[in-house]
Amino acid sequence: MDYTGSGEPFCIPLQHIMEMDSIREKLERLHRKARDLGFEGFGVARAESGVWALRYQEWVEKNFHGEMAYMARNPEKRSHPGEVLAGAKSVISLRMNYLTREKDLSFLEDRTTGDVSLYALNQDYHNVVLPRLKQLEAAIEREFPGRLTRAYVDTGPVLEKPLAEQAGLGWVGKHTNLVTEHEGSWYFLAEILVDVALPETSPAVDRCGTCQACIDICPTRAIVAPYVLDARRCISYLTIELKGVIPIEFRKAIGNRIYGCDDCQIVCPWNAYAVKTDATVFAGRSETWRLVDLMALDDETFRQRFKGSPIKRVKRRGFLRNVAVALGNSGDVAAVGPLTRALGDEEPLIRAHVVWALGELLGARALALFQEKIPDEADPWVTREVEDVRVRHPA
Ligand code: B12
Ligand code: SF4
Ligand code: SF4
Repeated sequence: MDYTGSGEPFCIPLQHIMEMDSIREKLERLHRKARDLGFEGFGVARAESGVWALRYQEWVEKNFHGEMAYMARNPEKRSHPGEVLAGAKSVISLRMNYLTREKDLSFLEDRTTGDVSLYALNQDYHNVVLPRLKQLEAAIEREFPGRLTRAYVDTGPVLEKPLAEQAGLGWVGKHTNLVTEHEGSWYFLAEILVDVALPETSPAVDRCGTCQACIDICPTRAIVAPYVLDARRCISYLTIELKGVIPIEFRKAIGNRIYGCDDCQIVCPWNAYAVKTDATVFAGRSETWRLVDLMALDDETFRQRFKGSPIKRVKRRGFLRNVAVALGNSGDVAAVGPLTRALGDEEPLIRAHVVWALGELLGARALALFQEKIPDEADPWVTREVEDVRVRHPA
């Protein structure tokens, strides 16, 4: 990496040149340390979000964040890294690959099996990346004693993608993920804010060109314009972030995706160059995702199976809600038994989606089943779904 710095005045005092040389050497050492810690990408940006801050604010005004209230909280912090760390001058931006296996759209063919996003097949990345970031932070402290730092991986009010673009790690593609020429987009981002002015790396250049494969493939039309995502429509949001009922209009399009979605990245031509990681922490689980088996998970088996996995974030009720939607889309009659048993689940969120799934699999015949199994159902989520089946599948 060439730390060229930017806009230095023509006539520079010798002492200043020596200071800059010393800072570049420190940065080279930090870059090497980051590589040893498993960060494949390393760059430096000025601690400013510029035009991105305005775009972010527009995004929130349009309510594209849906129920992710944290995205609307403290907009001044998210817009200005200097509000997150007083005196922040630079951001060291990092990326860590998580691709351990190829992925294509063939998961769509077997509807009795669920699809889980690649990033979630591994250990929770926050637990993997944060300790390494902390080690890099300690190395910064050694190079710049007494200076302030703040490290985040998805965890802080910062616009990670624009900062990474400024730091030259890749460009924000039309699907709104960061893409790197010859390395694709299957990686996590992280950053360390520092109150030292470090020489910046050159920003990345947008290479999407006329391509719009990600926009065309998106099952829910969530990329409402190039570079703009309405998160409320995105399957990643609907299956992970949304805590309540998944709007009916998106359920069919969700198909068999039960945790997140990778489609817009799968079709991105730059991912043909994606670099695989051999980091064992990201070795994907080799388990099967048979939907009828997942539907039978109780609290204990859910906890055991997803210990250390990001999936535990959505809790059993969120996960089985997603599994019920996928079963409704499976066309699998073998699912009727497990779904019928789940009508007695104590979680209304699960029962509500199970009602929808049975309506999809059995049509009007599901109504007799509801009459037999849940005659006294009183939860408004569930009764609304029963009513909806009645409307959509009149006897
Ligand atoms: C909220 C969030 C989500 C939300 C919203 C996604 C989004 N696009 O914002 C949901 C839940 C949908 C989501 C999904 C995913 N996420 Co997410 N998410 C975040 C989070 C926490 C904040 C992102 C953010 O700031 N959004 C706010 C909006 C305003 O940002 P934006 O979409 O980038 O919007 C920009 C554009 O609209 C642009 N813009 C607007 N108009 C215009 C016009 C032009 C001309 C241009 C050029 C740009 C432009 O400006 C906006 C400001 O940056 C970040 C971590 C972080 N702190 O940054 C992770 C993060 C972005 N997510 C990540 C991942 C891996 C995912 C998923 C791939 C997971 C999955 N497989 O299911 C999906 C991808 C979905 C997608 N197509 O984006 C990674 C991305 C890594 C990468 N390579 O980029 C991050 C960085 C986490 C991490 N630390 O690694 N995520
Ligand atoms: S993650 Fe899936 S739903 Fe979200 S924008 Fe990409 S293709 Fe669309
Ligand atoms: S699929 Fe095409 S438009 Fe979308 S991010 Fe990749 S290169 Fe850009």
